[in-house]
Amino acid sequence: MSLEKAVVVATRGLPKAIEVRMSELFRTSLNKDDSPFSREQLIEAVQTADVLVPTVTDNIDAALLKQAGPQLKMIANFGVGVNHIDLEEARARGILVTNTPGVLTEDTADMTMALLLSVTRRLAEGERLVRSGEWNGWAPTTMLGARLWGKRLGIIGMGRIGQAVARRAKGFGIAVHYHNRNQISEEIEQELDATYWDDLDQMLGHMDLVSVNTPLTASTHHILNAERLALLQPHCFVINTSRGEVIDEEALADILAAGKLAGAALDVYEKEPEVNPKLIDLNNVVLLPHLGSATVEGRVQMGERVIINIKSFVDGHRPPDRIFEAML
Ligand code: 8YV
Repeated sequence: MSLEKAVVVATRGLPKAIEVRMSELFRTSLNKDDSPFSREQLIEAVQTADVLVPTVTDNIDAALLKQAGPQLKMIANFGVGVNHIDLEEARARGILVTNTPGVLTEDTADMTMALLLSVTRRLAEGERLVRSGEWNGWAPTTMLGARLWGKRLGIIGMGRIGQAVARRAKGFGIAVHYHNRNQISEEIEQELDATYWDDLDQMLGHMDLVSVNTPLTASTHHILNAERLALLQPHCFVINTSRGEVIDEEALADILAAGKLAGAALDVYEKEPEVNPKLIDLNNVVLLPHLGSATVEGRVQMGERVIINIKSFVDGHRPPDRIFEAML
């Protein structure tokens, strides 16, 4: 593609520096008040943009893409997960899709550790107690949590983020176990002291902590379903910083309410921004509003990757973060 000045439509407000640079390089339409696009606005966008820059809050499904005009040549997603985009339909229509891998790995791994610490050491609960004014002072046996050192962490999905979590967990004296479609290289396994489980069900029954770090695809949807959640030991904690749909949220809430699981810490939900009310009622659950990649540095770098991808494309080069070869 070679465009004098491509029409780029960003569906959400992006970091200022990114909006400025995008506007210099392209004929950019910005979302000034940052409210999520309605279906009508999305339809208009796919009918007018050469390049669409959506985020996880936009449902770029097949029905929407079928309404796209022939000018739409690229979807440069702001974010690494592309489960909200119908990739098959995009490919069938010759629309290139890119994402922003790498730049949010460390931030998301940090957030995973923050959640791990928060739920095992009852940080959110303790904070609520202090703010309530009902804290009566230190006592030998109140608000005891679970020690992390020496525990077993089972990571589901050992890609970039999973490995970054493993690296941190090792520093905390946690034994790293993982399940992945493919076993990772021996070299990285050794660096992380990581044990591979080919059989996810087997791994789950042996873990003290489980972190989900897999992208959402057809094969990872509800990878932690009711049956698998039932395999976890009652003292186990579950952490999710990937996508809500990888866990059956209703089943998780039920199993927690039944006292068959020690706790859960979630950054993502099946129907964001809705959160299952049963989870809200539980004290041993830490709930964050999808903050995994929410650092100033991370969001600027995500924007830079979006710009690099678009610029390469309009200059007639292959954008570095093309999805198709990687995922289809
Ligand atoms: C992003 C994320 O903020 O990149 C991802 O996949 O989950 C988030 O951290 C979001 O997706 C932006 O589109």
